Amino acid sequence: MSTLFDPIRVGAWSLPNRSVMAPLTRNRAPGQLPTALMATYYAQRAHPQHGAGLIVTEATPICPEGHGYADTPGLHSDEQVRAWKAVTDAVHAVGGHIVVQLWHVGRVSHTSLQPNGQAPVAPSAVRANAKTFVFQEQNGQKVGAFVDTSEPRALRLDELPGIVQAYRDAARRAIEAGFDGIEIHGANGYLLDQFLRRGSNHRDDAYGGAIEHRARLLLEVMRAVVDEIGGDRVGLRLSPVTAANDAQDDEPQPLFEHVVRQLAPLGLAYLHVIEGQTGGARDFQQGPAPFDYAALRQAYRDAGGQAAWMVNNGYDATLAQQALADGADLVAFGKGFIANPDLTRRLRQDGPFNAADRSTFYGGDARGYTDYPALAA
Ligand code: 8OZ
Repeated sequence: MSTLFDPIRVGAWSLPNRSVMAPLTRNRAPGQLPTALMATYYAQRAHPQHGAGLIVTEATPICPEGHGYADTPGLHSDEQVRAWKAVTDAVHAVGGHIVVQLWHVGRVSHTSLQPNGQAPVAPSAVRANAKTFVFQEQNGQKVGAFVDTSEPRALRLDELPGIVQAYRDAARRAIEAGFDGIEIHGANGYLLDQFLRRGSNHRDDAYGGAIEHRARLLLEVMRAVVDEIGGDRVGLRLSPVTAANDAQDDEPQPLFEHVVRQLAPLGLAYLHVIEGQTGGARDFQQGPAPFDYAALRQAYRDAGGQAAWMVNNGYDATLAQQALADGADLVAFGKGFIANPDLTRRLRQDGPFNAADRSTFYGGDARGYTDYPALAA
C-alpha cells in the first residue's frame, strides 16, 4: 500500500512524495509584488524528501479587482511575473514543484483595496457577512485589522467573458513565471464559489438559478485555462460545505457532483477538496445530511475523471495514511507547513513538530515566516 512518502505521477509532474503544502495567505507582498523573503519561505519548504512534494502558493489574484486583502501578491502584470520567477527559480533550485493558486475574491473585499475605491464585484449585490484584512495607519505605524467587507455590485452578463479571460491570461503568465502549473481557487466563498451557491447567487440569467447555471462560470474558467496551458498542469480547489466567508447552500451534494462530472473530460492534474469547515470542524455540515465525500469522488470517477484526489483539513499522519488507504492520492497540510519547513520528514519520523504562532499568520516580516527551524541534518 502507498504511503505519504512514496512518489506519485500527477498530471505533468513526477512528485517525490504525496504531502502537499496547502495554499496559505500570508500578506507579506507590499504593492502586490512577491518578494525575496517569499522566495526563501517557499524554497525552505520545497525539499523533495523533507518538504512538500508539491507546493501550492498563497492565493494570488488574477486582476486588480480580484484583490480583497492587503499585501497579497498578484499575477496580472509583467512586473509580478518577473517577481514570481525569482520564487519559482528558488523552489526549482532545491528540486521542488510549485503551482500558483489563482484567485478572484469577488465580494470578499473592501473598497479601499479596489481600483479607484470602487465597489467589489459579485454574482449579485449581496454583501458577505464576513471580514477582510486591511492595513491601517496608527501613529505612523502600519497595523493590520480585520474589517467588514463592502457592499458589492452585481457583474453584468457582458462582463463575464472578461472574468474568464482574466483567468486565462493569469494561467499563461503562471507558465511564463516558471510555475509547474496552476490551481484554480474555487473554494471558501470567493468569486467562483459565490456563483456556485444559492446564498450569494440570486441571478436570473444563464449564470444563476439551476445548478447547471450556477456552475457555468467555474466550468468556463476551467475549460479556458485547460485550453491555455493543458489539463495536466491544472488543479482545482473546492470546499463543498464550508461556511467560510458566508458561503451558503442547502444542497451541496448534487451541486458539487454536477461540477465534478462536468470536469471529468478535462484531463485535470488534481482535484483538491476541503472536507468540512475550512480550518475548522471536519464534520461540519450544510444542508439536510452530512456531505458524502466518497460519493463525490465516485461521481467523478464514474464520469471518467482520472485526476489525482487531494484532501485537506485537519490532517495528521494517522488520518493522512487512512485517507490514502481509502483512495486519496495527495494530502495537503496548512498550519503544519507554516511551522515546519521539513514537515514531511517530521511526519515520517513521527515528530517533533514546531507549533504555529497564529499572531504572525497575516502580515509582518521574517518572524513567524522564515524563522521556523528545520530539524538538524
Ligand atoms: C485566510 C485569510 C485570508 C484569505 C482562503 C485565501 O480562505 C484564503 C484566505 C485565508 O482561501
